[in-house]
Amino acid sequence: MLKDVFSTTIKYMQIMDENGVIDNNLMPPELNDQKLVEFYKMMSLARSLDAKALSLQRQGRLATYAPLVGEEATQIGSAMAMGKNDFAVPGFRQHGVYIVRGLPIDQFFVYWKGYEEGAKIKKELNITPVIVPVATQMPHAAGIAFAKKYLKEDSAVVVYVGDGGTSEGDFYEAINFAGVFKVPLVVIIENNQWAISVPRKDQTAAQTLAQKAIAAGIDSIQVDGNDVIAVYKATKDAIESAKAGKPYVIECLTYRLSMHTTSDDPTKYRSDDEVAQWQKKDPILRLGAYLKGKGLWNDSMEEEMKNSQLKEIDDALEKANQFVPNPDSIFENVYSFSSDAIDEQMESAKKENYWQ
Ligand SMILES: Cc1ncc(C[n+]2csc(CCOP(=O)(O)OP(=O)(O)O)c2C)c(N)n1
Ligand SMILES: [Mg+2]
Repeated sequence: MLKDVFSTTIKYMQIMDENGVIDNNLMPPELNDQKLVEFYKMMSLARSLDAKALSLQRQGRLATYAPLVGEEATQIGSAMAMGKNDFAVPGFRQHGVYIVRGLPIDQFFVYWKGYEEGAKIKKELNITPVIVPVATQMPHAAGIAFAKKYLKEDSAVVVYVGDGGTSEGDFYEAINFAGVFKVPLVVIIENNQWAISVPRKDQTAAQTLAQKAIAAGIDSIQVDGNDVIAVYKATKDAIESAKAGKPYVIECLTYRLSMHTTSDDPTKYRSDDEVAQWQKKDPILRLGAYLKGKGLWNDSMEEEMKNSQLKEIDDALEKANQFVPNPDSIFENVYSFSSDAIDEQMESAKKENYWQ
């Protein structure tokens, strides 16, 4: 005997196409004009902050930095779909998620200047600090989601991972755990087509990254990650599903328009033509064209917004520049409680005038 025992399909969702035309059947009813303008402003803020950070790093005033430019819709759309009680677990490129969750911009600068205090995030923001080891945030997120379920909290965990990160064991272990224990976990795969110099096609022979969820027995979808509306809707639906015991994976198709980090030169391994093709799908220009077409946005509003956002960023930088770090914080922020080993290390570092 030979019979099919399993088959499935993966859906792709786009609500606003490259020309700013909306599929009204899929448009979430709560997304009124005001909300769309808010999305636009947030994406613009994320991009301006990113540009500032890059320029500061080039002046030697910030440490190594991973730019987000091009990925604003994936980050802002998903973060705006989360409630206050939901919990975000980003990697190292999701600066847009931090600002939506309410991380003060001066704290963003303190972190990227290399100070540990930048990683001490107010508990009520429900977000973990930057996590650089690829995909190690995945099991943490699954564990946090388990805790949410155990404590019967009305909260889902939204974790971010790159296309490269989906090749890590941690990715599979986390989604497998989520499927078995039915924890409220939403995985956003921020597929920006590159993992440093490794292109998406060399990452896996699988046709989509979304289909990786199938082996874990959990639902998934692929969305246009440069369509902020589709990302918002997919995340909103996934959070609802996850809270009802069905975790979810969303693959967002986007593009890393800039370098991997400030220590990388992408011109060594990819063509200008490829970048130019994706520039045409710019998520901010797309929503901007739609808003302008509807008379909700114009050039003078754009200028006013830019000026006020640049001032907000400059003020935050000024504050961050006044910040005086306390070296003890590298010991204090390792666990929520101290341990003898950590106390001993701090004492010995102090004795040796480590801080001088
Ligand atoms: C466990 C681990 N291996 C390798 C690295 C070095 N590294 C940093 S980012 C990166 C690629 C990540 O690509 P992807 O997951 O697609 O995320 P993206 O950088 O595109 O946002 C690598 C290999 C690391 N930080 N951690
Ligand atoms: Mg990537």
